[in-house]
Amino acid sequence: MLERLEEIAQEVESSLAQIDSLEQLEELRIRYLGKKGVLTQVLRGMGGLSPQERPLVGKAANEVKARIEGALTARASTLKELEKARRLQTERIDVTLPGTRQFLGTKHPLTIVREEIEDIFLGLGFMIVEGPEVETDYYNFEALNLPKDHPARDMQDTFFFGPEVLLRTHTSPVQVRTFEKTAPRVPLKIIAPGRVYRRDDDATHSPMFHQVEGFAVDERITFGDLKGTLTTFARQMFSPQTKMRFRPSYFPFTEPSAEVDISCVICGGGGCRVCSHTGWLEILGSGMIHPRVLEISGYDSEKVTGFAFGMGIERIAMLKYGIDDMRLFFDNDMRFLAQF
Ligand code: 2NL
Repeated sequence: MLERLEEIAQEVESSLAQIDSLEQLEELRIRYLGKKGVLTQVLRGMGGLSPQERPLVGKAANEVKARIEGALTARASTLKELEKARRLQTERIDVTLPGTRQFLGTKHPLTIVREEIEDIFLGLGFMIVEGPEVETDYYNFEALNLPKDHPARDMQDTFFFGPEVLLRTHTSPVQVRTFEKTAPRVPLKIIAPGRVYRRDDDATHSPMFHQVEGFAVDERITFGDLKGTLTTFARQMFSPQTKMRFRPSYFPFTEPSAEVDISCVICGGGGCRVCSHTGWLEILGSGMIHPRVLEISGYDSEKVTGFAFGMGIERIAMLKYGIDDMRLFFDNDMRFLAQF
């Protein structure tokens, strides 16, 4: 029996070398020291021993048990050390590596320019008003002195949902809605920024683009007020040296009407490729609000007058930043957008 005990101890000691995880170690412990373990079975056999042999075998069994426990504990602590070293190896972080760059978003150039236009007109006492992009024939055309048979309706290739419902071709309907709510009260000065839609299959046009329209109505508003307001706008938007030119034009909703040029932002008026060697760049259309438009919306055109203007935000942004292709605004290429 004493030999059997020594054998058991040696078995455990040689098995230990092969064990490389704490789970396996626990299995080994149960196999030898557990309730049904090898050592426990041997001790059960002690009942058959003589009273002389029993204390000897009992003492030896306790020693073997202590020896096995000691060996298991020693192996356990070695394994724990090994595992810790392995973890340190796999979880190692190189704190000198460069970090992951966090890209900040930027405003779209059209947003930057729209906000700049808004700030300038807010400074001149205008309010900002927005309205629906899906409009009725009445607000988009009829109320602006464009009856159904008017030839100027062809100037605007309109997206229709039905005979009376359409995508607005300009932001003027916002202004008409504002007239309707306010008339005949004056003064009233607003700008209406927003998206507008025109069916243009030309590759250099976009079916959706952005406009800012504005107007002022009051007693005794004159063409001089229009010139002063737009000159102030252009000098803040481009440069204090900007010169202005008003050319007679035609719009159905204004009379008289004028197209407005600024001295070329590139050459200052000397002539270059951007201004086609004219020294001038067209930036907007304007005029005195047609008396019929005022009457339709409930004003007494004998008592109040007004000026109005409209500009394309894309065009202003292209001139301001020297961009030669409008499609760049809609491609959403980050290399372009991140520059603003
Ligand atoms: C252009 C020309 C213009 C208007 C827009 C307007 C609005 C009302 C009454 C009268 Cl409610 N006029 N808007 C007037 C003249 C010109 O826009 O070239 N836009 C890009």
